Amino acid sequence: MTNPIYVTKPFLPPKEAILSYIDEIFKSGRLTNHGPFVRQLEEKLRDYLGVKNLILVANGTLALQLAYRALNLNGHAITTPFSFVATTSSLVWERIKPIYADIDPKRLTIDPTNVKKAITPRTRGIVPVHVFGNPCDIENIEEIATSNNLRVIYDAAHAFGVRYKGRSVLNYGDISTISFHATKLFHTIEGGAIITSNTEIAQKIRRMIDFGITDIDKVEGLGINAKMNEFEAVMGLSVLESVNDILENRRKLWSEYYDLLAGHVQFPELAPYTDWNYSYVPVLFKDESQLLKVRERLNQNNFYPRRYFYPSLNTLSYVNNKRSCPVSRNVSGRILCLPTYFGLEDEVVKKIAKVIKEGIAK
Ligand code: T4K
Repeated sequence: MTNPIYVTKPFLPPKEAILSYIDEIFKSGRLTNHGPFVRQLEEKLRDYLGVKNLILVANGTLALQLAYRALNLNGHAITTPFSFVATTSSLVWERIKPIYADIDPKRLTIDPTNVKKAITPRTRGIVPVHVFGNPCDIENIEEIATSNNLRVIYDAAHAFGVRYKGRSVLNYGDISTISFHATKLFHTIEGGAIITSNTEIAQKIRRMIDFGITDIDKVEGLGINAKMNEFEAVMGLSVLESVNDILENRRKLWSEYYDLLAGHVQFPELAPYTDWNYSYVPVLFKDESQLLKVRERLNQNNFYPRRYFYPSLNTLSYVNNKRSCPVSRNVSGRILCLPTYFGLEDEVVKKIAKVIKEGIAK
């Protein structure tokens, strides 16, 4: 039997590239705490992405928690039920109550009409997700936020390299956060970043990620340890050198799947004015039983797609406010993300598509 094919596989840069950075780390002895490689990566990412302030942190979950803290978010926040668990758990962890607004059935992002309906006097912010890198309905969300004096924190964990109306989607909202986990197309093993065009907030976050320490004998305000280390940063610097090839490869793989599977499964609709990153290959089946049948068949052939994202977050055991979100519940039950990563062979994509079609026909 062939090797198992998982939903993703981290990109590993050429060993020599990373080893030359590691040599420098060994020479300097600087392992963490604002080392030169973290700074270098921040600068390069700011340029590459076209954003004003970018602060590297230890992971995408802490990035969200720090964003809420930096904006003094409390009370209730309206969020999407269709995302990875961290979007909700970060809110609950910070004692902010998630209030769910159901998603658009085609784009799978939060529906602004439902956001509007969910607003109460206790609402302080909106936490939408550019799920699979597909931009939310940004203009309508901004309009609702402005007229109701709400903060917007975009969970842009999947949105590396995505452009909306010609500029990085990370430029929207009060803050956007991103994940650089090993499973992401650009990664630093573990890691993430906080992006904001507000320099004052950026400075506050810089203090917060290092215990509130601002100078050798000075602590200014409450902080935590959320720093990225030098080894993670050099992984990022090495991956960044190949990121255009990685993006191009994702586009090619997505197109191959689309050509083979359109008409057999449903592909989510992309927001207009978007240059997408093709970071995931989500496909929707007719219903959950068809999905389970197809998945079983794929697993028998050593292919392991993932149910991103299941279950619908409004059904989590620790969530108090179990508003009904029929669209998210329905989508969560019948969506599967197909394997996609640098180095995945065309022949394997063809085989996966064939097994899916056979599973549907059965
Ligand atoms: N917001 C959103 C919308 C997110 O999607 C995420 C994370 C976050 C916030 C939080 O960001 P972080 O705090 O994680 O930075 C993965 C990732 O752990 C998670 O980062 C990601 N989203 C989520 C969508 O997916 P799992 O549970 O699917 O990971 P795992 O270990 O099952 O990996 C999937 C497959 O990848 C494995 O079957 C094999 C392969 N793999 C994985 C790793 C880690 C490898 O081949 N090598 C590896 O080192 O969560």
